[in-house]
Order: sequence, then C-alpha cells, then structure tokens
Amino acid sequence: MKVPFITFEGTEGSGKTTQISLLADRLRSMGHRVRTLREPGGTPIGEEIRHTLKHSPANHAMTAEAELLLMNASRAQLVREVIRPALAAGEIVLCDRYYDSTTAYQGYGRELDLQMVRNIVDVAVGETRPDLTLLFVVSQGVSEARRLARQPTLPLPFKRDRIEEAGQSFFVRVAKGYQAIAAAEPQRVRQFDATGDVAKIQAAIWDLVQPLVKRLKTQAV
Ligand code: T5A
Repeated sequence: MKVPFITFEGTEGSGKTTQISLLADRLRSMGHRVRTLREPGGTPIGEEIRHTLKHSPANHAMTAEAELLLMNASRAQLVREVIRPALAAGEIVLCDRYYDSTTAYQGYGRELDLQMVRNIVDVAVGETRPDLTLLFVVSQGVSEARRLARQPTLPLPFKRDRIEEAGQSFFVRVAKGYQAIAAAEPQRVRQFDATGDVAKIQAAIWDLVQPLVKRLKTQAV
C-alpha cells in the first residue's frame, strides 16, 4: 500500500508545527516511519533559500517574482532530494506547507498571475502531489496574537521576518486564497477550525489521517 504524503497549510501561527509534531509522535509510536519537513527549507540548499526569503538583512528589495522562484527552487530541491526518496522508501511524509502556500501567498497575497504560479509549481513538483492537505483556519486576530506572543522567545536573527512584515490586507488575501483552494479541491484539502484546544484539533486530524495509514505495515516498537 502506498504511504501517504500529507501537507499542512494555513496562515502564520495557525498551529501547523505543533500538530505535525504530535501526529509524527503518534505515528512513530505505532511503528510507522515518518519524515517531517518544512517549506521553504528542509534541505541544506532549501534552508539557505529560507534565510534569504525570511531573515536576511539584504532581502528588503525582493520582488514578488523573485520570491515565487525562490520558494519553488527550495521546493524543487526538497522534492528530489528528500520527498521522493522518502516516499519510495516507505516513509510517511508530513510537510509543513507545500505548493498551496505558493498559490495563497504569491498568487493571492502578492497578486501574481495564478496560471504563471501554477506553471512554476508544476516545474518544481511534477507528479509529486499530496494525498491529503490539512488546512488550519484561524482568524487574523488569532494568527497575529500567536505570532506576537512567540516573538520575545525568538533568537535575534529570527526576530525579523520579511513575509510577516506584509500588511493586514496581504493576509486577508492569503486567507481568501486558501478558501479558494479548499473550494476547488474539497477531496484533498480538508479544512477545520484551528482555534480550539490542541487535543481537540489533534483528534480531528487523526480522524482524517487514520484511514490513510490503517492498512500500512508497521515495524515493532
Ligand atoms: N511561504 C511559504 C510563502 O509565501 N510561499 C510558499 O510557497 C511557502 C512554502 C514560512 C513563510 O513562508 C511563506 C509563508 C510564511 O510566511 P514559517 O516560519 O515556516 O514561514 O511560518 P509558518 O508556517 O506560519 O510557521 P509558524 O510557526 O508561524 O506557524 P504554525 O507552525 O502554523 O504554528 P505553531 O504550531 O508554531 O504555533 C504558533 C504558536 O501558537 C501556539 C503554539 O504554541 C505557538 O506558540 N499554538 C496554540 N495556541 C493556542 N491554541 C492552539 N490550538 C495552538 N496551537 C498552537
């Protein structure tokens, strides 16, 4: 049976990282092999690109087109260096953001042409598409409050984040983009309210993931 490739999407601070970690722990405790990844990043080249995109002091003048290409350069590397080999080796892949982020942020948020965005994503991912995408929905207010609460705990080089410096209207467009993505592919993209209790969200995610893993072979733990 094919191992699933699952992606996690949503606006800043929607709780993806928290839930990926809980899901990975649960799957591993059952004997599954799991690979957790994040975008942009996930490879040495991708992590350098991530720094350029988010935290580099030299990134202020980055154009939307350069941002689109860098996101997909990181992705092209991740797909070939890690995701395809991991899936081929029977590992469940959990990825914090994937190409829906590009559609939402560069397509809707930066207002780049959606067909151009799709064409570039196609180059980066080819046939490597997620089996399930979990879309975490929180209000702009919750997203911002969670980001601000975390800010003092971040080490200095990570306090500034170029993408998070975008205005409120940018994030409203990103959220609309995610709604459009979910409406276009309701089978793959399953959205849920991510403002509640962590354990409740974890249970909702498990209900969606369990059918994809229940017939997979596991190793003794
Ligand atoms: N981007 C990315 C693009 O523009 N295009 C692309 O193609 C791609 C791939 C990535 C940036 O790049 C952009 C989008 C982003 O701007 P990132 O740092 O990886 O940057 O950003 P996020 O993915 O948004 O990561 P965050 O860490 O900000 O958000 P998460 O992972 O969704 O949230 P998490 O789990 O870290 O939680 C945030 C805080 O909330 C708390 C946590 O403890 C934490 O403090 N929390 C909860 N609090 C209350 N109730 C709950 N249920 C909670 N769940 C978590």
